[in-house]
Amino acid sequence: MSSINLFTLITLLPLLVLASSDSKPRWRDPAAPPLGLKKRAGNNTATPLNFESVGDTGVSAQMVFLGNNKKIYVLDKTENNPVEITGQYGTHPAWATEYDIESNEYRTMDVFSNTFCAGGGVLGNGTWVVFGGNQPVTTGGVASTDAEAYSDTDGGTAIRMLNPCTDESCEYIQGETSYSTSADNTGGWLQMTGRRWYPMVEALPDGSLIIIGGDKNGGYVNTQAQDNPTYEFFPPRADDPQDLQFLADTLPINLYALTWLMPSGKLFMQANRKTILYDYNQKTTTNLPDMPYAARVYPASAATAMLPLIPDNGYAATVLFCGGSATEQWGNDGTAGYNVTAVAADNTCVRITPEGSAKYEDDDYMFEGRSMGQFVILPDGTFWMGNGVGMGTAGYGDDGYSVGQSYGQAPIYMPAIYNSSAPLGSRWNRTGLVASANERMYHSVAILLPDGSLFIAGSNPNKDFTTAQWRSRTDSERWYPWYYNEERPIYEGFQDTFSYGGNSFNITMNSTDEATAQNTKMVVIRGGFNTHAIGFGQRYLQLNSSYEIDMNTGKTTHIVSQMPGGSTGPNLFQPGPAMFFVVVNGVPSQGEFVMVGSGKVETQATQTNQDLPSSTVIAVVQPENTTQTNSNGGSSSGSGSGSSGALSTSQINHVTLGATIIASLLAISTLL
Ligand SMILES: *[C@@H]1O[C@H](CO)[C@@H](O)[C@H](O)[C@H]1NC(C)=O
Ligand SMILES: *[C@@H]1O[C@H](CO)[C@@H](O)[C@H](O)[C@H]1NC(C)=O
Ligand SMILES: *[C@@H]1O[C@H](CO)[C@@H](O)[C@H](O)[C@H]1NC(C)=O
Ligand SMILES: *[C@@H]1O[C@H](CO)[C@@H](O)[C@H](O)[C@H]1NC(C)=O
Ligand SMILES: *[C@@H]1O[C@H](CO)[C@@H](O)[C@H](O)[C@H]1NC(C)=O
Ligand SMILES: *[C@@H]1O[C@H](CO)[C@@H](O)[C@H](O)[C@H]1NC(C)=O
Ligand SMILES: *[C@@H]1O[C@H](CO)[C@@H](O)[C@H](O)[C@H]1NC(C)=O
Ligand SMILES: *[C@@H]1O[C@H](CO)[C@@H](O)[C@H](O)[C@H]1NC(C)=O
Ligand SMILES: *[C@@H]1O[C@H](CO)[C@@H](O)[C@H](O)[C@H]1NC(C)=O
Ligand SMILES: [Cu+2]
Repeated sequence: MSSINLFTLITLLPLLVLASSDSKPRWRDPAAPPLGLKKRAGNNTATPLNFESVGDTGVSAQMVFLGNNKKIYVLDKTENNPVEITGQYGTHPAWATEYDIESNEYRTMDVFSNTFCAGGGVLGNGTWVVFGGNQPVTTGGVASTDAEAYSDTDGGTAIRMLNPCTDESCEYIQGETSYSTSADNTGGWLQMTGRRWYPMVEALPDGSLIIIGGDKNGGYVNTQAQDNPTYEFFPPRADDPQDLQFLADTLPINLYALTWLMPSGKLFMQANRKTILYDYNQKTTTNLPDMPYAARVYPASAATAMLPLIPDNGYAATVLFCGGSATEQWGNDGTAGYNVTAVAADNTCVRITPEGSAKYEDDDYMFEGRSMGQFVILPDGTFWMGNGVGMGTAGYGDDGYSVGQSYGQAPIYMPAIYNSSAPLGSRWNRTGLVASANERMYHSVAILLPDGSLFIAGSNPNKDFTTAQWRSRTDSERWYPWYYNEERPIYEGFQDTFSYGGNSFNITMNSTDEATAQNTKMVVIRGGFNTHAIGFGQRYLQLNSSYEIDMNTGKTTHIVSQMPGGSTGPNLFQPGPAMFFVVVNGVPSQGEFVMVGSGKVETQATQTNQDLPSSTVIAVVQPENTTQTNSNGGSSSGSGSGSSGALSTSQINHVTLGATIIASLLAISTLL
């Protein structure tokens, strides 16, 4: 402060005080429509921390993905859903719909083959792909080559693609049943190389997908005879399929083998109690420690998610597992073989940073044991946990111990919130939360919507559609996070494509509050393909950023990096569509769809990220004089003349406005 003279301080002080009197963050224009609320579903009865029943999904929601800011795509297995469709193979019950977020109405869609426990993901060009399923079935879910009852074709090797639309014109692109798989895969490009029921799907850095494992014809668990211990790619690659020993070593519980692409480009995989890092380029496996306490993979079905990828820790990738089942009895492909509904679900949580310490560490345990709990990553970086059961596992059968047909019972109606950045011991919270009125058991779903609320649907632990316990649900709910009715941030500078590295871009808000600027983050979220308590591809990445607060204009400019570039960028967050949120003090803007990467399935161009300037506050200058914003690091200095009484620029780095005022007052009192 010594270089600033008394006259300067006296000149500046009133202006500083004037600016500070408007301490409320001004990032929201009061005249603007309440962003985030305009797309509220139902009857505008949104109550934070509560559920609201909304529309009918038409078919029971076993799988869902958000295609764009209007439409959710719902898939079920082939069964006697209450709505019918007249499609390519006649009139039959539907097992696919498109659900409108605003009107809460559905449109039936024609899917030919049985999507029973398929996997899916989104390509780098925005096309969604759904892989595998099961044989055609007749009434009661009984396998049948005579598929007369439901007019379904064999989904075992099927590939269906969808380019989501907002005008209800899009349909799945599907192979014909007449396609046969030939050695070179020609003529059958919408078929996989083998049958895959419960395949895992993960996106790769070029925007293609890897399809891993599965078994041939369904059952409670996998068996050696049923196993398809291979992986393949989509678009297909010349040497598909490849063997993967892990898929033999982890029998019998390795369906939907849990898989995440790691920063190095290797795949982190967890099934049965084994854990590996797999390099699909070199075809090499690195063993990691065994999973403690419980099985997490289906049918134990823990809640799993990658923690938010944040610049603060250099984008270290950590994966969280919560719940599942500690039982050691897995029956066979026909049945659990004992009263599995009597087994309490596991309540432990562990996390691992596979390319860091590579050890499972205890995390805070859940409030209760839960199988089929579902993590949904919210824009504020916390996780919603909901759905699932307290006893038993996923799966069903006509066994004496089934409840109805369900292998799970004691549905858990209460959600909870997990905060990965809170100190150990305080990560779980359910203060103020209320229970849902509806059970969401096996074959239920939950995803994030653009307004920051959740969509929750499904539950159907049955062979065929039934109204008996536990009934096949076609209703859906919204769940409203704490921030739902808060004023939402508005900003200028939205961009709808992100490159891996390159030049930063600017997000500007009407605010001069530094605490607010410090507590603002720009995040990119991919909700992914949701089924069986797994968010296939669900990821959250916070973009690197700094800010410049200009007291003269009343604006905060956030200088925001593109996606991380360099060699790891596309591994951290694979190319393809995602949602962009500006989150201020935990309150997200409306999520807007963006394209990450080139919009093509190809090796992504990456650059280094432009350096960000240090965060800066530019103090007020006399309005009649010109503003000069020196780059950061310049010493705050005035004209130095002192006599003219005009200080052209005063730049204050990393000093809050309040501190500035106090310092100014101190300087004045000292000088006086
Ligand atoms: C909205 O309220 C009306 C009248 O109470 C009701 O008929 C309708 O089903 C409600 N809609 C939703 C989506 O809750
Ligand atoms: C995306 O890529 C897949 C595989 O190459 C292709 O079949 C599909 O048509 C592409 N989608 C778009 C929108 O170009
Ligand atoms: C299975 O276990 C549950 C929970 O202990 C019990 O209520 C049920 O009666 C058992 N079923 C059979 C068939 O033993
Ligand atoms: C999560 O924890 C962090 C660190 O304690 C805290 O700053 C943040 O407010 C928490 N988020 C929520 C939504 O409670
Ligand atoms: C728990 O959640 C409530 C409601 O969102 C919030 O007010 C409270 O600060 C949270 N507590 C912790 C420890 O995160
Ligand atoms: C900032 O305030 C100006 C003047 O009220 C308004 O026109 C503009 O839309 C606001 N911009 C943002 C991003 O809030
Ligand atoms: C972003 O804002 C900074 C700080 O005001 C400015 O120096 C830079 O030129 C802006 N960049 C763009 C692309 O507008
Ligand atoms: C964030 O940006 C700063 C400034 O350019 C840089 O020093 C830092 O390494 C970046 N962090 C990450 C994780 O890239
Ligand atoms: C503006 O500031 C400069 C010094 O940076 C000074 O030379 C000039 O006289 C000032 N102009 C007015 C109108 O005060
Ligand atoms: Cu299933």
